Amino acid sequence: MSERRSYGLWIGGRDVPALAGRTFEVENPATKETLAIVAEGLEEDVDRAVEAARQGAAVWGRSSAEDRFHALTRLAERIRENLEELARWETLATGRPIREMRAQMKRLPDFYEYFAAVARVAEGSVPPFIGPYLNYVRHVPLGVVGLITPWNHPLLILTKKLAPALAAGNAVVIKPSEFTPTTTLDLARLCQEAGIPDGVVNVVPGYGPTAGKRLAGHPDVRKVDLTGGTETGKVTAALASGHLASVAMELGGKAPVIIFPDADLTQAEAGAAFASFIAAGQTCVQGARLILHEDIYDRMAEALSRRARQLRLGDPLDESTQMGPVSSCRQFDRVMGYIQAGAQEGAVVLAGGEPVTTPPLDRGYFIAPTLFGEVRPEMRIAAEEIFGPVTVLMRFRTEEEAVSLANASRFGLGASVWTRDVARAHRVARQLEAGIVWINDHHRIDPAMPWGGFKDSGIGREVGLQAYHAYTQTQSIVVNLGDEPFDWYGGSQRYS
Ligand code: TXE
Repeated sequence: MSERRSYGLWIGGRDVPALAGRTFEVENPATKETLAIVAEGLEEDVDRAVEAARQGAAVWGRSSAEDRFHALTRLAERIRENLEELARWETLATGRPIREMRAQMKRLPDFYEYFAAVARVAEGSVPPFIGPYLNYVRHVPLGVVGLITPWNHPLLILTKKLAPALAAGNAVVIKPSEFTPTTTLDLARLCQEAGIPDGVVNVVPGYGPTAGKRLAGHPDVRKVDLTGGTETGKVTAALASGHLASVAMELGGKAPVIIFPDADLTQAEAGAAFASFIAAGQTCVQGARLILHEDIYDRMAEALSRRARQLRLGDPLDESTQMGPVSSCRQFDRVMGYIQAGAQEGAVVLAGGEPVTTPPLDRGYFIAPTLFGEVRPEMRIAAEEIFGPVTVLMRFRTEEEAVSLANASRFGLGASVWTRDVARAHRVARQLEAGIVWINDHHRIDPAMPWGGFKDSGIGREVGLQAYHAYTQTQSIVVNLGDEPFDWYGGSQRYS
C-alpha cells in the first residue's frame, strides 16, 4: 500500500490531536492493510467539540437563510470537484466497488442543493388566535446536534443528516464509524472551504462506548441522529432522552422483496439481485428476504443462483468489480456465523455459502454471494439482520400469505413489490409494515423522500421536509394588537 494518511480530530475548523494522544488504525478490508492512522477521540474530546459547536451554533443559527443557501450550494460544488477522491477513499475503507461509490458520491450534491433550497424557501406560519392577537410561528434551530454514523455508506448516511441539520441552522458534532472515519474528516474540510463558519461542523472519530456514548449523553446536545444497529439505537436513544434531547434512529432492517408471477420477471430478477447484493448486502434496506410466488419459485431460484455465481468479485478499485469484501473482520465473522446457522437449521445453500479463497482475494474479507432456499420464517437467517451478501428465499401461494410473510419481522424499514397488476401493487404496498415501499424497483432514494422505519427499524425520519422541520423547534410570538387597556387586578374582564 503506497499511501497511508493520518488524521486528527476536526474541532473548531482545525485538525487537532486527541487530548489523550491516542490513535487507531483504519483497515482496507480488501487487503487488511492499514489505510490511515486517526486520532481517537474520548469523552473529553467530545466535550471540546460540543463547546466549539456551541460557539458555531451562535453564529450559524443567526445567519440568514440566504447565507445558508449559498454555503450549502457551494458545498455541493466542492463535493462535485472532489468526487473522484471521495469515491476512491470510500472504496478503500468500505471495500465497496468503485463503480458503486462513484454512483453514490454523485448523488451527494443533490441533498445539499435540495436542503439549500429548503432553507431558502422555508416559511413560518400565522395560526388563528382568538382575540386581538397576531401569533406568528418561527422555526428556529435546535442548537448543537450529534450525528452518529455507520460504516456501510459513510458519506451518504452522514449527508442525509448533515444537509437538513445545517440548512436549519444547527451546529453538529459528528461521531463517524471507527471503521470509516476518513471521508467524514475530508468532508468537514470541504465545509470549511465552502464558507461554513468554523465550529459549525466538528468531527470526533472514536469508538461507540466512549466518544459515541458521551455525545449521545452530553447535556448540551439537543438532538441525536444515529444510523446503526437496533441495540445501539435503543441505548443511544435512552441516553439522549435522559436530558430531553430529541432523537432520530435509523436502525436495522430485513427488507422483503415480493415477486408475483405477473411481474416482468426479467426486471424482477435483475431487481432482486440488485436489492440483495449491492454493497455486498450491507445496507439497511437490503433485499434480504425474497418472497416468491410458488409458480415462479424454481425459475427465480435458478436464475438468481446463476447471477450470484456470476457476480465478479475482485479488487474494489477495479472498474469491472461488481462486489467487494464485507467491511471488517467483525462483519466477516458475523456473516459466516449466520451462514453456518442457516445450514444447521436445514436451509438449502443454492449459491455461495463460503469465504472466497482464491488469491489474491483470500487476503481480504470476501464472502461468496449466498442464497438460501427452503427457508422458514422462524429460522435465524430469516428473522435476524445478517448485513452481508446473504439472501433467503421463501415461497407463497396467496397475496395474503405474501403480506403476512413480509410482515412477520421485528423490522420494518424497506420493502419492494414486483407485479404488473396496478391494483395489487398498491393494495399490497399499503398493507406492508415498512417505512419505504418500492413498486417494481428497490433501493431508490431522493432528498425529498422521508426515509425511516416502522417497528424495530427506528424512529424519526431522515431527509424530506419532515427532517428539516425535525431539526428545528417552533417559537410562537404573540403580539397584542389591541389598544384597550388591560389590568386584570384593576377589574378587566378579558383574559384569553
Ligand atoms: O453498528 P453500530 P455495527 C446493523 C447491522 C450490523 C449491526 C452492527 O446489522 O451488523 O448493526 O454493526 C456507534 N453509544 N447496522 O456494530 O455499533 C458506532 O461507533 C453511541 C445497520 O457496526 O450500531 C458507530 O458510529 N454510539 C445500519 C454507530 O454507532 C455508539 C448500519 C453504528 O455502529 C454506541 C450499521 C454507543 N453505545 C449497522 N455503540 C443501518 N441501519 O444501515 C456504537 N456506537
